[in-house]
Amino acid sequence: MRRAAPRRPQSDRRATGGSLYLGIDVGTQSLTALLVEVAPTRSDAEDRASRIAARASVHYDTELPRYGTVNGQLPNEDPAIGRVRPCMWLDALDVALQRLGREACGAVRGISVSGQQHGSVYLAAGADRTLAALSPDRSLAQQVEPNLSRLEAPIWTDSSTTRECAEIRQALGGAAATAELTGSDTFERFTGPQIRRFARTDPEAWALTAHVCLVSSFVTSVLAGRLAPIDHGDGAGMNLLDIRRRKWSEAAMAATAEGLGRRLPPTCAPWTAVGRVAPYFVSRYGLPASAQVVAGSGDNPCSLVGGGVREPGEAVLSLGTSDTYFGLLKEVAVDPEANGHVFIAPGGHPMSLICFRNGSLAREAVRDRYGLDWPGFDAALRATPPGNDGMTMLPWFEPEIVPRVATPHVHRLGGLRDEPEQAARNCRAVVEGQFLSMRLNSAWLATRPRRLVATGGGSRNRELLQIAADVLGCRVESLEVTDGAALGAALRATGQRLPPLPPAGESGPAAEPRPEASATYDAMLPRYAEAQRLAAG
Ligand code: XUL
Repeated sequence: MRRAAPRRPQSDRRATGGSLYLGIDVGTQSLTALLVEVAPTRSDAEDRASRIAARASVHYDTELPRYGTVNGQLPNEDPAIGRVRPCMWLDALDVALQRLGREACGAVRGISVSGQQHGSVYLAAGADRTLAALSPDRSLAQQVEPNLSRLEAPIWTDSSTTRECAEIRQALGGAAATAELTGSDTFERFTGPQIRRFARTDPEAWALTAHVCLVSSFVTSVLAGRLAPIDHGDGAGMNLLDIRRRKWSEAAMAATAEGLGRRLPPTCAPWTAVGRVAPYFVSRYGLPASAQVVAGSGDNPCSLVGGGVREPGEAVLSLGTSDTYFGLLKEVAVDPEANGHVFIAPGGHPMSLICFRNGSLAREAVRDRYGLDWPGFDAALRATPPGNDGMTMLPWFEPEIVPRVATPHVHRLGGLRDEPEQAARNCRAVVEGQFLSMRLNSAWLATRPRRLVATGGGSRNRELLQIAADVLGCRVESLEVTDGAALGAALRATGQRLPPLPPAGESGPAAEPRPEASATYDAMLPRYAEAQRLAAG
């Protein structure tokens, strides 16, 4: 996600006398803590109003430079490697809580974490004792780091596990069988293939590993001072959960790594209370000892709640570092092309998700290439017509997840060239290419959404939303609060299966599909599909 400028708290219907809940989003580029006030209700049937009371955000690259990240990960000459030192997230948590201040923290009733999905953290034996005895005199990072059996954690941008994906897929009977069992075919960033690679390439460190956590369950474990379970929502991004039975699959664990079963925590429903907040946070930041920690989940499931999506037929378009497109499903339905995923939403429904790695970073790459700023990029979109007179782009600046592209390569089509005179054309081409790809690769979701809620840094851009509405052929609303995942986490911290609705105040820009522009994109789609097929192979 783009770094958001500090914002003043926003509010809708004033929720006076309500309770405060804290959502912590451990994102790719920053950690955001959002304090949300939820009003009491007179009846169970009534929806509870909420408002944002405070926000603090920590940008890793610029505010924690000692961790050496660039765009939230450690630079590596191999573009397939995406890692960070997990204690960076703990330092960011300390800074964010410090910024929120004792007064705001003092009234918190519940806390929950949203984590970038798939990333994994490896803890040695004894980590549970460290977590149970965190001292307020030293930072979280100082105390937890000696308990890591692997200093650098793979995050979702890592695509180094193609071999492991093939091995697990084969052991489980092929792509379709793997997707039927776990909700997704094997994907490089998914935790199971990552664990397998770790166990193969560093067997000694694997032998020292006693506990495998996800980003969400790791930070939740620290907040609760005990090893936390993995919720069904984030657990579904591992190629290890039996998506229908909602239990770790013996077959998937056996296909992944020797001794994995004893290293995984139990799974849990997303609304499970894990315990009270650890004394460290009470003493250091003034959180009440009674504050309950609710199981963490993935950023995408949390964004559903933050986007107020409760019904099948509504979907979220998250325009962040990656662009993700996800919505609720009535029942588990697997992508026959095996590009999409089925996860579990915070309310327990299955949810679909498609992740495009080349999201805002691709838009930024084009913007920077032609020396533009965001207003200049928007002006370029306004200056060019829908369909770009046939000029388009397969925008694979980084290895792509959907469709699978291992080696980055940007394809310019229809006469588009990488030249300053065509700067505006390139801006339109990257955005149109992204949404055409989204439309093409989401065709397996039988229902076209009635309503799309856009979140993430890109959702503030009106031109971008208009192109999304025209290409996808449905109304796109943006949520004024761009921290959809943190907001979802805060609302989930109430511990309710159906969390309160997000603030309904001023919504951001919205776009209706324009029939003429939509017809242009309908006509472009087959050509785009063919280009993608040829280029992605
Ligand atoms: C989803 C995915 C990303 C991360 C980071 O499958 O890999 O969206 O959750 O946001």
